[in-house]
Amino acid sequence: MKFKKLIKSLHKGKRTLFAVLIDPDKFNPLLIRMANEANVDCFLVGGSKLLRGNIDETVKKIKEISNLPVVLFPGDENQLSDKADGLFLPSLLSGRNPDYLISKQVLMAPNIYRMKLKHAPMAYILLNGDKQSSTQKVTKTQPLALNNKQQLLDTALAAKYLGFELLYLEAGSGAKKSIPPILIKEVKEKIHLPLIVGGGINTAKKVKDYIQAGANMIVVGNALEKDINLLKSLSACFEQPLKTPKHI
Ligand code: 1GP
Repeated sequence: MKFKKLIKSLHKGKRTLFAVLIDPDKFNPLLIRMANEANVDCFLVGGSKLLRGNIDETVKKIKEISNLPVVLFPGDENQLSDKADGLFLPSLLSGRNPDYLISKQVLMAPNIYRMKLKHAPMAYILLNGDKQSSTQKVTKTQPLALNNKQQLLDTALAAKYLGFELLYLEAGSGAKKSIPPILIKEVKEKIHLPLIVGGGINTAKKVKDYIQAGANMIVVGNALEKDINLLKSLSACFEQPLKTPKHI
């Protein structure tokens, strides 16, 4: 139910949702507690490569202290958990590595079925965030160049024609250069798919610019791992305007 509601809200697009990415290797329960009190809409759980952290344990720990939806954002077939509310099932369309386009998904499919995991197919597009991202290293793929707008639009359009439900534009975790908001605006205007943006988002200004550009969901991971107190100023960007009483 929680997952269906989240997807519905992404499709409706009435407001931008705020997702906090939890890397199981860097799990901090305080961040979960603070998110409960902030304008956070959901947690994403996953990582391109896990060292020690366990997905199932992490989802369980989040669920013990929060009622917010927990959505899997798996880096590979081992990052599934039946305790999660749902799954963004990614296919790395910016790359040309068949493992991340289809092989991992084939390995995941029987477990998604067995776990009865709710899922949404997501076109995952990695852009060049000016630093070799771990996604790039692990997947052995090249990101799309930020200055090749046409290639990005063509890839996003292909995602739409292929039937993907969500579009994730990713600069890479901890990216020095996050995606220019103008690109988000153009993709949003031309490709009518719910648009998720992440990678290197570390200031309220960036968050505001992405909201303005029409992003449907903004994902922040690294910046909150480094400075948990940033949550307050980022969260404030998602404040709902108070409804004006009718008699005024
Ligand atoms: C990574 O887009 C996410 O997949 C989040 O990036 O960790 O830089 O916030 P950051």
